[in-house]
Amino acid sequence: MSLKVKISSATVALGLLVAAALAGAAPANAADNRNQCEQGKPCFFITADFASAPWAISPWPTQPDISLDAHPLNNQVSSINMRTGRSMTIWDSWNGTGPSATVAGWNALGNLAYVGWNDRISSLKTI
Ligand SMILES: [Ca+2]
Repeated sequence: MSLKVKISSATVALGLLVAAALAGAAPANAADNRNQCEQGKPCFFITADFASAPWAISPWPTQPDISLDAHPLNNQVSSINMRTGRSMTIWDSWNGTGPSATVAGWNALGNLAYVGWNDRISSLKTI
């Protein structure tokens, strides 16, 4: 069973990144957008090192089983900032199937490639 999920992005941060890209020069220091994450939720980024606009899932954690299905985040998450003490299970496939892993609460994973999970997450739930 698939539950609908509402995910929002911080468009202001995205605008800043686009502006930097259009200027044709990389910023001196890559953006770290962890401070834009919503308190009390996991925060997802489609680039490593929290450089892209953050995505938060709402409502959280009252919606415990989330399958990303055709959502833009499906197979795109590259870094995670856990702004919650709750841990989270992630799966490679939709609806809690396939290989899984646990992301501890209050944890910041700057590059999921280091743990073999870059661009793989397709469903998740709080523990
Ligand atoms: Ca996947």
